Amino acid sequence: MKHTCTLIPALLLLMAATLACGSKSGTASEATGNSPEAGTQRVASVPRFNADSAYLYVKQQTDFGPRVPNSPAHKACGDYLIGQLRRFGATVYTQEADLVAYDNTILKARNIIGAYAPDKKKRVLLCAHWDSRPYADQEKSKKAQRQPISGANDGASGVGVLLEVARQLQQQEPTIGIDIIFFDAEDYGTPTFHRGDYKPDTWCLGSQYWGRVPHVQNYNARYGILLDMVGGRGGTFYQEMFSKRTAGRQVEKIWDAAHRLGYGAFFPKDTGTEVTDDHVYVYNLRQIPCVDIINYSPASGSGFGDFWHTHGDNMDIIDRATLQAVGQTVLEVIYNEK
Ligand code: AHN
Ligand code: ZN
Repeated sequence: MKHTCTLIPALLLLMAATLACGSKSGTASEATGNSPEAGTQRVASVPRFNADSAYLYVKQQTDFGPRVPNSPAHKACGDYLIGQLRRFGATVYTQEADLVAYDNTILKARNIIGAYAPDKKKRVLLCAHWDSRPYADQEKSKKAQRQPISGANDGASGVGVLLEVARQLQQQEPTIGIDIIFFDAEDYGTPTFHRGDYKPDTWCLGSQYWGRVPHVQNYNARYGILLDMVGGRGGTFYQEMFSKRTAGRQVEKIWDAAHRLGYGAFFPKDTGTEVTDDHVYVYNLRQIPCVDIINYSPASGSGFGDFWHTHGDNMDIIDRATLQAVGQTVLEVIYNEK
């Protein structure tokens, strides 16, 4: 009598343990977490980022040619991005604006926003710029400087990672709401060869516009993550100084997540330089702390890497391993938000 009472639960436990072992896969991020055992803490299940998909989305953008505002390639790529976000189940908003460039060119700009669970109050903002630079002003040759760049890393990489995040968001809903913003006209800032009057704030025109006129009134989010140049071979993401000062807790959280996943070599816990980028305007204009995950290569002249604002910024320097490190880290952070 006594023995049968303890034997049955023991057998059930053994069966449960065997089943759990059978379904377990190699990485921590693949644990399903759908049926927590009684008395154990439920751990968020984090989907596995697919770097092949992200790579394809980077390539598809560059295949349009340089995405310079006012060009047909820019229009076509914008339509593609809207189509992809819709395909991945987002509620899509677009903002069209005439923005004035450093040389007074009117840029027909378009910010593209994909919202997930738009009615949720708790939200995180993910962003990247989708335009590419009209100049390669870090080239030595004067002629080459005037030609637009492919911008595989500077522009397309961040967007490619976020499109793969969007695809994952459709398959598994996190606890919080997510907004993915593709900012336009980030990279039309004053070129090194310009000899006219100085004009302030010529970079990040799309995020400056959004900061003043958000896509929904009184838009707010807990924090933001900006991805910039996140696909380069051998890329390294130091803790950018403006992010550290204005979003220090989120910097710690993101870098801890990267190290936990084994991506410590991509995410040194050392300080990088301070960068003027879209996150500055997200913070200054909307008071949303925003972390810039941006390539910093200390050995390069500019600090951004030797490809930066040159024709070397093309698909040849894109590495799935870098996309994977950044994409999986972003998923780890957002799927652990409660
Ligand atoms: C400046 O060069 C002032 N800021 C860097 C922001 C940037 C340009 N990110 C990509 N391209
Ligand atoms: Zn740039």
